Amino acid sequence: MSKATATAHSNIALVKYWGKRNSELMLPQNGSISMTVSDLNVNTTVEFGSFPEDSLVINNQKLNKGTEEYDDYVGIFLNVVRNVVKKDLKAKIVSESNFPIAAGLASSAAGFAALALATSKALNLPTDEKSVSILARRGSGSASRSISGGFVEWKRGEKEDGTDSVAVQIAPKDHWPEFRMLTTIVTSSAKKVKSRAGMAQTLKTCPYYKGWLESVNQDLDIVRKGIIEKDFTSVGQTSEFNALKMHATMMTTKPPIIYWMPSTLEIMQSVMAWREEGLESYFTMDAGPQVKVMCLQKDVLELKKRISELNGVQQVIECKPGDGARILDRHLF
Ligand code: 2P0
Repeated sequence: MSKATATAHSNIALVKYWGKRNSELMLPQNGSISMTVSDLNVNTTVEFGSFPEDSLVINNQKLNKGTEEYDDYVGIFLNVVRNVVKKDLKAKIVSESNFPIAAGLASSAAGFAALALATSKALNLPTDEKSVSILARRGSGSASRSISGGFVEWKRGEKEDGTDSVAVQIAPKDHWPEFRMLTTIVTSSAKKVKSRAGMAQTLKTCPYYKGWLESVNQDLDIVRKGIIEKDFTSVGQTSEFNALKMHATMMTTKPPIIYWMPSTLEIMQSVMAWREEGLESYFTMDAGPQVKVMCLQKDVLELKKRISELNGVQQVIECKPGDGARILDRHLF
C-alpha cells in the first residue's frame, strides 16, 4: 500500500536552532533542545502513485506548484524522497493543523514530521525514530525534533553527509509532566521573514553570530542537565537567555529582522515583573511575535489569568510535554 497517515506535534525550542552549515542537507550550525508539545498537532495523509503531478492541500487550501509552500518546502522534500526510492512517483498530500500555520508556532516542524513518517510508512522505508528524524530534517530542520516525544535534543553532528545530525530523546513526557509552555497568541497573521531566509541573512550579515555559536554549547549542557534533574530555575533561566541571544542576532542583521510586536514586549516585561514577586516563569520566542511562557503546573491558572488580561493577547494555549509522531489508521482522503 502506498498511502499512509501520520500525526505529529509541534515542538518549542529551549535552546534554539538558528543557522545552517549546509542548506541542501539541512545541517545546523548548532545543536538544539526542545519540548514536543501536546496540544499543537498536524495530521497528514500521503499517497504515492502515477498522478500527473504532486498535489498539496493544507487546511483545505490548495498549494500546488508555483506557491511558496510547495516550491520552497514540500516540492524540495518530495524530490529528496524520489531520489531515495529512485522512482518518479508523484504524491497527493492532505494536511490539517489545529493551529494557525506560518505564525511562529512551529507549523513546519509538526508538518514535516507528520509527512516524513507518513512517507516512510507509505513507501516501506525504515520507520525507526532515527531514520524518520533524518528524513524529516530534509523537509525542515526543526521537524527532526518532533519525531520523538517529551524532551528532545537535535545533535549538530560532525559528518558532512548528515547521518549523525539526528534528534534523540533526552527524557520522555512522563519524566517531567509538570513542565508547561503557555503559548500566547498575539497575532495569527503570517510572519514577514521566514526562518529559512532569516537564518541565512543572520549568517551573512550579523556581527554577533560568532558569539551565538561560541556560547550555545554551554546552554545545551545546562538545559540538558536541568531537564534530567528537573531543575526548573536552571532550564527557565538558560532558555530565556538563549532566546534573547538568538533574537539579538536577528535584530542585528542587514536589513534588521524584528519579529516582536508591542504585545510581545509587554508579555516579556510582565513575566519578569511577576518573577520578581515570586511567581516563577520565563519566556521564549521563536521566529514570530508569539511568546511561550514556561512555568510549572502549579502556577498555570494564575499565569493564564494574568496573561489573558494583557493588551493584545488573543489566546493562551496550555502546552504540556507531548508524544512523538505516530501512524494513524484513519486517512484524510
Ligand atoms: C527552533 N526555529 O529551534 C528555531 C528557533 C525558529 C527560531 O527551527 O529552514 O522552520 O525549515 O530548517 O526549522 C524554525 O526554523 O527552518 C526554527 P528550516 P525551521 O525552533
